[in-house]
Amino acid sequence: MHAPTSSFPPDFAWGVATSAYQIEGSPQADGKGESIWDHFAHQPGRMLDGSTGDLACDHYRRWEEDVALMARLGVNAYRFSIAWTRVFPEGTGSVNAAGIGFYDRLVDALLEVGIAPYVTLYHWDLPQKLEEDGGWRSRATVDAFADYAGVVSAALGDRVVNWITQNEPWVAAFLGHRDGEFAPGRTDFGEALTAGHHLLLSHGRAVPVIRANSPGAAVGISLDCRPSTPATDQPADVSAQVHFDGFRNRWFFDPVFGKGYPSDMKAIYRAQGHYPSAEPPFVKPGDTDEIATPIDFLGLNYYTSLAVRAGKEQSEDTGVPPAVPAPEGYTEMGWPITPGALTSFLSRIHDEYAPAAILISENGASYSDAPGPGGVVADDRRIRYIARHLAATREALAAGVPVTGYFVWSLLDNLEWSRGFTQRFGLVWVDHQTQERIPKDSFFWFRDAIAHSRGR
Ligand code: IFM
Repeated sequence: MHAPTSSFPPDFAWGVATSAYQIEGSPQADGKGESIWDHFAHQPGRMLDGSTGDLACDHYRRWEEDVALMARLGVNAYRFSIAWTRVFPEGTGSVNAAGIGFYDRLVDALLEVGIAPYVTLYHWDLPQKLEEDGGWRSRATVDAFADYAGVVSAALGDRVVNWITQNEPWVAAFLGHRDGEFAPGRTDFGEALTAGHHLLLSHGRAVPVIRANSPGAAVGISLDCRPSTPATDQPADVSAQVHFDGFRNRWFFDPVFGKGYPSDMKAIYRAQGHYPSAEPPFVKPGDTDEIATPIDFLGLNYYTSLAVRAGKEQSEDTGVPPAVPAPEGYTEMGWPITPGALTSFLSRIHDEYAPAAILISENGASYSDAPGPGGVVADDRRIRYIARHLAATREALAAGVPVTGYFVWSLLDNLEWSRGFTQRFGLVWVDHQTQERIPKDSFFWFRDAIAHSRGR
């Protein structure tokens, strides 16, 4: 399939993204402490296939091989996350120099091959010790995060320009505290709202800390999104969609961009009994301004969109399969492939919030790939998915939306959280027994797309 990349800006960031728990393994190496995911994955029944991240992609030991793969791919950007427990094994207290040393070497190696590091500070692996002290339900974790952000930005800020504070706070808050599907495995809606607020507050608090330590830094946050449409034009479905959008998108986007929490949702949550007053009690004076600390870019993680039916306002399950008539099909996650919704959501973000720049900090597809004859991993469906979403991005660019980069999720087939190794998102196939890595056809396609955009 033709690579739709010739008209992308010359300084566009072409990247791949990963996160620490999903690839690193080595949970105790060099003084690392236990994270909530280390803890959670070892509890019986939590992981779909009984796996854990103890080995994952063994990236902690094979990182040089992985940097070489990225150099071969030709990306100019790599988004990865720092494991908080490598830096502060217990979340606060004394710094573990050996843990920072790992990222220090990684940053140097990336820069040596012309790849700009995009550092995510939190991709869901809270130190277990902090969880035992209240986790994201406690305001103390906000201060601990700011301290951690300070230490990391002081150590790497002379070389790292691009910083992402939080990844997908909706997921960390709701899958982790309402649904119990993700660590820490709790199931209380009110706790999810409190945790979500503290995640956002920690973002706002960390922004000036990073800027102070990293001259010329560009700081942003990666928000996940679920664009949606009403399943029918019946009034009940139309209002369910507005509610769903508030629950899934506006509750996070609005405060980051200075609009505070949306009033319709505050009223709904109060009516549902999640708190007793008009204003959520976890919002303290000054929080709204702090969360809205201006950022340099928005990271947008986009995978799919859906149709919403009455009664399913706070669910991603419309209860009516197929959830969306998806002429382009579904990925292995069961997500409808809807590239058009990426274009329209980008335009909406631009119109409603006007971020200075938007980075597509994740986009990708899971398919059950396997090496075929000659060891070739023919993943045409992934190529098509990426090509369609790049074309959708280009449309938004042409309409004036300032998209400055695109990161494929993911470099490697990695641990898909509680779904374990049942999902393969990588451009590189990984044998989780031997750790053999085989670039898939999509790897070569993306390599050519990047080269094409640079006129090579
Ligand atoms: O694997 C995850 C990633 O950690 C966060 N965004 C979505 C991806 C696919 O589910």
